[in-house]
Order: sequence, then C-alpha cells, then structure tokens
Amino acid sequence: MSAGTAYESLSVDTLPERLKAVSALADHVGEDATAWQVQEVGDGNLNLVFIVTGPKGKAIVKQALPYVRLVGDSWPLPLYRAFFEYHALTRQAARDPGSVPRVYHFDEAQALIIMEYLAPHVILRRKLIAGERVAGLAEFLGRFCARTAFRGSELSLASGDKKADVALFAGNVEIPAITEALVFTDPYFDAEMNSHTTGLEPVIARLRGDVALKVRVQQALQRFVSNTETMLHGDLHSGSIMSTDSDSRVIDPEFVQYGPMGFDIGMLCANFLMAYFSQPAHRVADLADYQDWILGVITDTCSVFEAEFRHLWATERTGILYPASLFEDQGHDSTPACDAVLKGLWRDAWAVCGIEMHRRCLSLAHNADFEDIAYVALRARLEARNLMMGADLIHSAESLAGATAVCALAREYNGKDVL
Ligand code: SR1
Ligand code: MG
Repeated sequence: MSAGTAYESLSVDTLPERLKAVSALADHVGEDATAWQVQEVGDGNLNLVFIVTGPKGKAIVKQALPYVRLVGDSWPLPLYRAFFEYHALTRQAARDPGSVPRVYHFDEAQALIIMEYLAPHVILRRKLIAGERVAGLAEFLGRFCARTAFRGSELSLASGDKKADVALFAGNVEIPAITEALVFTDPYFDAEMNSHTTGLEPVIARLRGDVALKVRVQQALQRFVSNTETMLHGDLHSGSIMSTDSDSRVIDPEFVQYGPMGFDIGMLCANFLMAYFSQPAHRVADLADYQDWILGVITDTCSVFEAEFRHLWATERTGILYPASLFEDQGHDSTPACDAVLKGLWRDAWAVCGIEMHRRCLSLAHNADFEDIAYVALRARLEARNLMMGADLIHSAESLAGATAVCALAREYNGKDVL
C-alpha cells in the first residue's frame, strides 16, 4: 500500500494482505503476513486502532476514519488528522524524548500511522477507575507539559521555525473545531448533541444562567483560537495517557494546534479532578487514601511543571522572547518576567480546567469515570460537585493560589451536597 493509493479503511481481515509489503511493519512483527493476528481495539471516539501480532512481535496500526466513529457517518471528519497527529508525535518526541510511542511508518493517503505497541501499558483512565497507582506519573506529566509548552514556543524556537510550524498546523481546522464547540460552547446552552445525568437540571440552570461565567469561558475560547503560544497536544485527558504501574506515555495528539501554554496542563488537571470526584462510586475501603493520592498527583504535576519550566527558562531561553540581552546581559534578573509568564499560563490553565470539568458532564463524549456509575442518583450527586467546582475555577482562575488551593477547593466540594 503506497501513498498514491486511494484511501480505504482497513479491517481485521484485510489488514495483513494490504500491509504485508510495508517493511516497517514486517520488521517489527515478522515477514509472514499469513501468521499475523489482528485485533481491532479502538475504544476512542474517532479512529480504528489495530494490534498486529506476528512471530517477531507486535505493532499498532492506527487509521483515521472519514467520520466521527462515536456518532457515525452523519458527521464527516477529514482524514488529514492523521497527518497532523504524525507531525505532532515527531515534535513531541523531539521536545520530550521517550514521552510518546515510536512511529515506524506514516501513510498519508491511507491516513494511517504504524507505531510502537506499548505493553503492558493500559489507558490511565481505566487505572484511575480501578484505584491503581502509577509511580512517577506526576514527574512524567509535569515534565511533558512543561517541555512541550516551552520548547514549542518562541521562548525556545527561532521565530521563522515557529511561524512555519504555526502555518503547518493551522491546516488542522475541523478537529480543533470540535473542541471549540464541544468543550467551550455546547455545555453552556441546550446544544443538539448534549446529554446529562438526570437530576443535574438545577445545577445546569445555574451554570447556563451565569452570564459572567459565559463571558469568562468565551474569553478562554478567544485565547484558545487566537493565541498560538505553543504546540498543544490538544486533548490531554486520562484516555490519552497509557501507563503501567511505573511508566507512562502520552498518545493520540490528533487535536494538535498551536494555542495557549496553559491549555494541556489545565485539561489534564480537570481529568484528575473528575477521577477524584467519581471515586466514592468506585471504592469504599481505601477511598480517602486513593483520593489523596489523586490530589497528590495534581499538586506534584503542577510543581514539577513549574520547576521544569523555570529550569528551561534559565537554560534554554534561546528564542526571541525575554532574551538574555534584555535581562541577564544587563545584570537584570529575569525571574519577575518568568513569574509573569507563569501567572498568565496558570490563569489559562485553571479556566480550561473548569471548562473541561463542565464539558465531560454536559456535552457530547462524557468520560467513563462518571459514565460507569450505574446508580444515577449517586452519579448526579458526584457530577454536581464537579460542575460547581468547575464554575468556581473559571470565576477565580486569575486569583487562585496554585494547585494546592485548587486541591483544597476539591476537598471542600467533595464534602458538599450541591444538589
Ligand atoms: C467527537 S470527538 C469527542 C471527543 O473525543 C476526543 O477524544 C476529544 O476529547 C473530543 O472532544
Ligand atoms: Mg483521542
């Protein structure tokens, strides 16, 4: 199968015949395609994901579908997202080596990426629901977010390289448009594809009636669409992270775009907060301990992020922004400048965090942390805490005293009956 061939989606049955000539795949799984076993394991909202097992080993074949898998062919979606995912993976691998799966092969016409099979990694969201801990998670995620944020910005990149990259990724239109609608807009009105847990109506009415909240969310959206500070993963939730008990990787950057430096870490923290709020439905015995562990992951991720960002500021500030010629070379400390950049970054992060907490309960594509709770009244009670805390974060994003304050707020809401 070559780049010139017209696109056709793969199936478990056709994959061996169609990909047997791709040496990058045969190198990893073995030459004899008749001996390959193929499983389709895609559980995301958009793509086909195959595990190919052969005599030599395993590989992942990920192929974009021309529509949203979650909804069906009534919602077409461009295949070009595989192109942007491939380019995002190469940049993430360069900016934080070892953080993403290795890419073996990319076929633009077939919208497919062949990449490293991660084992025994599983989707982090599943581990959080199961109450499992991951050693080194905060260190890994804090460094990933800081390195990709810093090294993808004009704090580090040459201006021409950054502009070329912004231009390249500006072609990814329809995928970020999903975020613009599903994340930033739909939760705040009665949009067609919305759904919510029965019982949440009074909380939803409060959120949708809060004009100041809607203004803040739209301000965050304005920054998301018009501020091209750095290359974002764009969809950094716990379903985009694969972990063992002591190793993690980030996957699935097809929502890549250039955007505000606080976006990824804000979305990530939201997903840990939703894991936190959902825990009373998933366990009894070690509930308090496990919830403490999740909050610890949030505070540690944020402090590793900040330490790594400051380290990169001191050692890799090679771009046009805040140059040493204006600060260190003049005998002037640049710490206040770094403080100011981080202040804006956290403001953006906490606003996005609150918005993500809203969208996963109100718009399309809810998360399993809450969705797996069969007892609807309990689910509503837990989601209500999450929704009201989200509103607090959006309102106070500018003045919050860091992740410790956010976690203190989470503890307050966790003990509150909001409904
Ligand atoms: C229609 S796509 C719905 C969601 O799935 C992806 O993982 C993104 O989070 C998107 O918002
Ligand atoms: Mg995804």
